[in-house]
This record gives sequence, structure tokens and C-alpha cells, in this order.
Amino acid sequence: MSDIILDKQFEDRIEAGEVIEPKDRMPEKYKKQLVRMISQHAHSEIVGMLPEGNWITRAPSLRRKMGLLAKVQDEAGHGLYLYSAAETLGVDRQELLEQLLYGNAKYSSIFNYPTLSWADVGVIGWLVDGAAIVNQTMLAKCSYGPYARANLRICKEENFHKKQGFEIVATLADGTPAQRKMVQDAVNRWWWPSLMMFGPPDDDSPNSPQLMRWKVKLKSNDELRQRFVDLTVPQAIAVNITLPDPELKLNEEAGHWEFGKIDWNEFFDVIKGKGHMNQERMNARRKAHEDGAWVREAALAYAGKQKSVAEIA
Ligand code: FAQ
Repeated sequence: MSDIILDKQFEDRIEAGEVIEPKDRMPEKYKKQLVRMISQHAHSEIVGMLPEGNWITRAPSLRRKMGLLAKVQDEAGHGLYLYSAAETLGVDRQELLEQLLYGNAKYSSIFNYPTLSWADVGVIGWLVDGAAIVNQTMLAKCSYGPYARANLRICKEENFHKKQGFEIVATLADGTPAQRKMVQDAVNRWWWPSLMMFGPPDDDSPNSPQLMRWKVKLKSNDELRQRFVDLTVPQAIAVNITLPDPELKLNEEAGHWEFGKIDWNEFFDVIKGKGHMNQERMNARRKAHEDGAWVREAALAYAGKQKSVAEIA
């Protein structure tokens, strides 16, 4: 059967809402888009361990330290689910990691901002995990089975992350004047970058039209961004925190919070590598990878030994 007929059959399956599985026939471009997106997502989870990991030794109590340790470990797990999902498309995990460490693979812009105070840990859980949940709840229903299932599991854990973050924010917001000032300062720094996580505006998002046709994305970047704002503003009001946008206004008729202009020059600078922390994040990842070489070697040697024992037996 010709590729044109096979591609039409694929489009019909997507149209009918069927889930595509690894052994199904799929157009090369669908596969390529998925590998791009899933690998960027996996890299984001792994690089995303760094800003908060930075605070594990300085968490203010044993309870906070345990919560943060668990969260950072969860992010590592998310990276592994996602690399596994990418591998179902025939790519090699090692190759993807090399593109991150020594090539120019992208990861989320948000992780190129510094974590300056303990309040940043709370605000990341609230806003960054909150934004990730809005995006990933949609991806948990995407057309590619392994990616949808990975996102379903990730969302369950991210919900816990968001709750622990919001609890830190609420505690600080209800604390001493110094704690209130610290948490407000963190919100002021993380609000706009969190809105940028959803990607460029719809009319400047080259991948969206095709991804939406293939039901990889079920909602556009701007639709998700608006949903996040609508969910988050009432939460900020509930804990008496100000969001740093004088143009925030409830449009009662539309049922949406209108918000001010995002600085897209800042976003594009960050994804081009010119953010505050791009260099430091990549240096930390490379060092961790190189320092961990002996663990991979030992695991391979152990696996080889097990194999030869099995062969003798
Ligand atoms: N950062 O055409 P579009 C997390 C790039 S996980 C960097 O609109 P698309 C968990 C985009 O790749 C956060 N680059 O792209 C956590 C494309 O470049 P390319 C990560 C960005 O794919 C929490 C170009 O701009 N989540 O936070 C960004 O249709 C706390 C044009 O853009 C995912 O990856 C950005 N923000 O839509 C961990 C979810 N936005 O590849 C630790 C899966 C866009 O053509 C602590 N990904 N770009 O060279 C997605 O949903 C989509 O890929 C979007 C972008 C929405 C991110």
C-alpha cells in the first residue's frame, strides 16, 4: 500500500480518537515531533531537579527536607518514564542525553532562573508544578499511548508537589513580615517566567498546528496559559499574595482573568541560552553525568556477569 493511503488511514485513526501504540504504523513526521517533544520534556524534568535540589541541605526543618527530597527524586523518576516513552519510538536514550549535555537540545526555559531564597522552593511547587499540571493533564489524553500514560502518572505526583509548594507559600504568607516579604519577592520573580512555560503565543508557535491536528496537543499554548492564570489568581487572593501584573483584571462576561503583556524577548533570549543560569545548569548536569560514569560501568559489568551466569546455567 502506498504511503499516501497509509498516511490517510493514520489520519482517520487520529480523527476517530484512537490511541497510537509503538508497533502501529505512523508517519515519520509524527514520530519526529513526538521524539522532539518527549525528549525536551524528559530533559526538563532532569534539569528541573537542580533549582530545588540546591535547597535540600538548607530546608528549614526535617519535615520540609523530607518533602523536598521526595519531590526532587520524583522529578528524576519523571525523566526516566519519559526517556522510556521516547525509546518506544526507536531512539536511543544515550543519544538523547548526549544531545542535552553536549549538543543543543532544549529543556524548559523556567529552569534557567535562580532559586534565591527558601520561598522560591514553595513558589516553584505552586507555580511551576501548577503550570506543568495544566499542560500535562492535557498531554495525558494525547494520541500517543506511552506518552499519555507517562503523563498520567506524572500528574498524580505533580499534584502532591503543587500542594506541598502551596503549603509553604501559605505558611510564609501568614508568617512574620520578613517571611511575607520573602515569599512576595519570590512570586514577583517567578510569575512571568511561569507564564512563559506554555511556549510562545499561538500565532508564533510553529509546531502547534501539526501537533493539534494529530491530537498530540489538545489545547493551544494560549488556551493553557489562560487556564493557568484563571486557576492561579484566586489561589493568590486566598493567601493574600499580589501577582506582579497591574493589568490583571477579571472579565466577568468571558469568565477569564485578563493579564498584561509577556516579555517574549526575555523568553527567546532564555531559550537561546542567554538566561541567568543556562551555563551553570548545563555544567552541573555534565559534571553529574561524568561523575556517575563509574555507576553505569558497574551496572553494565554486573548485568554482563548475570548474563554469563545465566548462560552457564
Ligand atoms: N522552554 O512551536 P512551539 C516541569 C520551544 S516539566 C523552552 O510552541 P511546542 C516539571 C519549542 O520547543 C516542563 N523551549 O513548541 C517540573 C520550539 O522549539 P523547537 C516541561 C520552549 O512544542 C516542575 C519553539 O520554542 N514540560 O516543569 C518552551 O508546540 C518543577 C517553538 O514553540 C514539557 O516539556 C519553553 N517553555 O510547544 C520539574 C511538556 N516553549 O523544538 C521540576 C511537553 C516552547 O521547534 C520542577 N511539551 N519552546 O526547536 C509541550 O507541551 C510543548 O513542547 C510546549 C511547547 C508547550 C513546551
